Amino acid sequence: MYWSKLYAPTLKEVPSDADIKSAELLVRGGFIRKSASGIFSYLPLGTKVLQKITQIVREEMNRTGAQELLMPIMQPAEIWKITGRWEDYGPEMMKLKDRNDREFTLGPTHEEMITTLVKDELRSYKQLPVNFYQINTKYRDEIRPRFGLLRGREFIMKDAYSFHTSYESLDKTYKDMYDAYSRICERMDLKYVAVEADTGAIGGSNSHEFTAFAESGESDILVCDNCGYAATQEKAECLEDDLKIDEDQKPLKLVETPNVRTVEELSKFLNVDKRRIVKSMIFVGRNGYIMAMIRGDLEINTAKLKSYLGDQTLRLATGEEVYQKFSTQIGYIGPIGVNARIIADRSVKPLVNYIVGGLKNEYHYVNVNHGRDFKINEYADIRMVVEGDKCPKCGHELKMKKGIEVGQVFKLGTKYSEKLSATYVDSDGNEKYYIMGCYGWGVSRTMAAVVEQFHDDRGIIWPRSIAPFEVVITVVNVAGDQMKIGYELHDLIEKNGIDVILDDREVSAGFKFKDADLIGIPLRITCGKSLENGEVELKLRNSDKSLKVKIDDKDYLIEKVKELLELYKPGDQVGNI
Ligand code: 9G3
Repeated sequence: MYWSKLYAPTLKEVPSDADIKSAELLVRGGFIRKSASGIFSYLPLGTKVLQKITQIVREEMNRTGAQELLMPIMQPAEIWKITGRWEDYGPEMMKLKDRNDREFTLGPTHEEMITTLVKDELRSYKQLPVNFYQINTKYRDEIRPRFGLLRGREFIMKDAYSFHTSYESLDKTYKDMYDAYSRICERMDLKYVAVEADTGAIGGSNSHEFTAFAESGESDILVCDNCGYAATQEKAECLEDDLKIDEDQKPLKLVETPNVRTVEELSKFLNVDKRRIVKSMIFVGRNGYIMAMIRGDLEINTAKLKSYLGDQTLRLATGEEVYQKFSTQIGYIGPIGVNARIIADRSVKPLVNYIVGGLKNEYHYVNVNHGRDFKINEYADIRMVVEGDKCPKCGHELKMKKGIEVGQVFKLGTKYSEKLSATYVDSDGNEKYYIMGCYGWGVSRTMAAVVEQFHDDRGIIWPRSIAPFEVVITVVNVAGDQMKIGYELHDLIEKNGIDVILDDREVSAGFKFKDADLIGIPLRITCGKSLENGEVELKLRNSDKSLKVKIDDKDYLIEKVKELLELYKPGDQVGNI
């Protein structure tokens, strides 16, 4: 490829709407252009990177025996109405009508589609297990599209769906996908961790999120440097506190606490440690109101509460609802005398003589003891784990890290096959629901995640495996005989199967060097002054050292190019090359 022919409009200035480094560099580097909020065009450089990412994903999926197919983006509303998910996602689901007024969605995911596609033809246990995947565009009308490709409204995903006759078989495919995702990350030099994740609305038993470390990421994950435990904050567990309070129960007292509502205010007003206060919060779900209680210094983890109750519709009750139901303002809600199901976080169990809302405006109870003053029938882990809490596996202090979710694997079970009456005939002749798994990889998101991890003040530093070109030949003076050498080197390197671009533009060397660094090409070969001694200069993008190599020994030159590309690791500053 000759740069003079390439459509890659690089920019010097930072785009005004670039809210994250990768969005800035992918636009300045001429990889993408925004068409509308959360919707992008991929220019030739961006398309090349996308293709290389896609190829890695495809190879690793095929290696597990998964079969590639391609499903429609336009999905009929009927199948989503059967599973009851047509309304679940509200305005996030892109909907449209055809000329006959029939309703469709632009697919945000394809569980309904794939299950409906196979259910009448995947009829025998002999055909199972099977794992289908596609690499296609998805649509989700995000409330606030931002961070470039990281949170778009139209994006490219590899989504796979597997069908099994047993949970053992599902476990095997789940592990195959887990291992395939690990290889995908490694082949792109991504620094990542597979974290235990909450299955949330999708349901099923368990899930892992492949998270690329990035300060700019939106995922909050807890990791244990000691034993490797890692989980999203929604899912993370921790060891129970060894809080022991051995004091005799004191008489219950109702005290006036005028205009004192929050734990903070209460702690000051009564001059007590927050751990002597217990918060009571009212939630509304499918079965009405529930009260969740937790020690005052901790936060409720709504995802865990939803998962414990098996009710993803659960939400905090509003002030009005609380007043209506309990004739008390939120700040004075408490368990004593309340008519609601109570679920307490385990942190409440060891407490003695603590403080709760008085279930009466402007009042709180002190010296409260469960068992005596009210009943707790249900304890659960519903706390938000934070940095410093103890790892549930080894007790070591957990660290909070930021990351970008690039892949997710789920065990779905029979949730979709039951709703869609999708069955196969088992060896005993009976109809059985498929047991399913689903596995997503954010292809376009990965391009941005890699840039978030690998860039410097000069621009992108692509891993070799997905760089738009592996080598750039920069001719300093295109008018002289340097150009001739440039063409020869370009053809020689291309013949050796290395992805190369020749910068033959009639612009200054400085401009060319800046562009090569901005678009992040791993190895630069400069045809400049050193040609007077029959040498070219080789320089890796992540090293400030360069190497002079004679050009008359073509084999040696190619060997050196290959050796440097092998040595190149975008994450580390390569020392002496
Ligand atoms: C929707 C909308 C948004 C959604 C979903 C459905 C997320 C939805 C979860 C998944 C689970 C897995 C297969 C590939 C991997 C992820 N956002 N999810 O189901 F209608 Cl608008 O997509 N699906």
